[in-house]
Order: sequence, then structure tokens, then C-alpha cells
Amino acid sequence: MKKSTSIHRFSNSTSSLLRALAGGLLAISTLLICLDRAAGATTAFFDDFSGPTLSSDWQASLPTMNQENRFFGPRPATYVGAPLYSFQTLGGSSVIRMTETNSALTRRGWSTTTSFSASSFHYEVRFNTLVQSAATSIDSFIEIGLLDPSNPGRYDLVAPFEGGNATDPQFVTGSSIDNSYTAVTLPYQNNTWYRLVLDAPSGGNIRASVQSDTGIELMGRTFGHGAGAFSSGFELILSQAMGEPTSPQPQDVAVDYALLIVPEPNGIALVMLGAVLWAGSQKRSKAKSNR
Ligand SMILES: [Ca+2]
Repeated sequence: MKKSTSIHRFSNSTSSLLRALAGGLLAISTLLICLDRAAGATTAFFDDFSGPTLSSDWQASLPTMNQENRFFGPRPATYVGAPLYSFQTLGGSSVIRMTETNSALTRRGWSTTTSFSASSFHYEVRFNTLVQSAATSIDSFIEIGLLDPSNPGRYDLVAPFEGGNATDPQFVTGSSIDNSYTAVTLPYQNNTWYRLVLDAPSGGNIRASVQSDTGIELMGRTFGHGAGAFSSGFELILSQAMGEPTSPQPQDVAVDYALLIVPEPNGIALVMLGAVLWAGSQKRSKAKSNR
């Protein structure tokens, strides 16, 4: 009898130990998952433009928005619908090629059908300049932006601008929210990949930039507001805008992808949740072993 009691005690303490170990492992794996999420980010939107048709994530809908350049801007550019486009492969990347002839002060393009809400985010569009010249493409041959779905009079825009029939390249930004528009000189190489970026750091203001294909900022401007200015969320804009040539002119660009990254929601809170779960499992193990 004594022997069996001792065995019973042994198996009891062994199962308590195993329970404690299992609880600990569960807590550790929970913590690791939480830490991974805290350090990571979520892809909230991604279009690789692989065709053969345009994703229904995009809608041919934009308001009249100002077009900035250092000669005439900012002046309102009328939305005239989607540009002509086709899906191609360029340098091994699937691209949407937007090739259109546009009149002065018009804009073509899309907004996303979804609006996004985030306290910080990174919107990036990779594009290739192809050949910018009077004969092939001028002015803002590509443009990206953010649009307030609750008030189309509120938007941010950033774009290259091949002014003077592609002899005076500029980096232009516009924000109706700040009522601020800027244009500075920035040369672009033909047949070269770049990235247009709108980056909203947590607690900071949105920075508009054009970056090299390796992510080095070539020119940037920080707006006077952060992501919080879009309290009703924001739609992504992908467009082309024409300045004020005296006759309709071509615009041409190849776009590899559009990407919106949002940090994992409440990463810190998840870590804290992990810690609470771990403490809870310790408590449970202790209670069980005390039985
Ligand atoms: Ca692509």
C-alpha cells in the first residue's frame, strides 16, 4: 500500500510537471507569435498587375483634383476616366502599361474600391519611366495619392512631372488638406525603375517621395498632417495628370505593382496579451500542482 501511494504521488507530480511544461510551451509559442506580429506588418493591399484584366479592386472614379507644376500649378484637373492600358512583361515583371493622349488639365486613373483605415501605413508603387520625351510622354505620366472617401475635396498627391515637353523634370506634391503644393527639379532616367511612396509613420506626418528601385529616397516632402487626417479612412489613387500643353499630348508608364503595408494592429497589446496568458498558465500549473 505504501509503495502504491508513493507511485501515485510520483505520477501525480509527474503529470503536474508535464502540465506545467505544456503550459509553458504554449505560453512561449504564444509569445513568439505575438512578438513576430509586433515586429511584422500586414499587406493590406497588393496588385501585381499580372492581368489579363484589371482587378475590380480599382474603380474608374476620381474627383477633380489640383495638378501641380512650377509653371502653372496648382490648377484643377478634370477627371476624364481610366487611361488606355494593357498588361505586359517588362524586365521579368508583370506591368500595367498606361498609354494615353491627354488634354491640358485632365486626369486619368483609378481609386481603390476599398478604403483603408490605419494610424500608420506605407503606400508604394513601382514603375518604369520607359521613354519620357515630347514624342512619347510628358508631365505627370504617373501619380499616386490618397483620397478621403467621405470628402473628395481632401487628398494628397505625389508625382514626377516631365515639364517643358520632358525637358524640365520635376518632383511635385499636392495636398488639399494642407492647401500646399510644391515643385522642385528632379531628373529621371529613361527605362528605369523607381518607386513612388506615401509613408505615414506612427505618430508622424505623411512623407511623399520618389525612391530608387533599391528604396533610396531621391526627393521627398513631408506633409503637414499624419494618417490621422484621414479619420474616415483613405482610398488609394493611381493616375496620370496633364499640365497645360497647347494640344493633347501622350503619357506613358509601366507600373509593376501597387502595395499598401500596414503594421500589425496593436502589436504591443498582443505582446501584453501573450504575457498575461503566460502568467495565467503559470498560475494554473501552480494551482494544479497544489491540488
Ligand atoms: Ca507586377
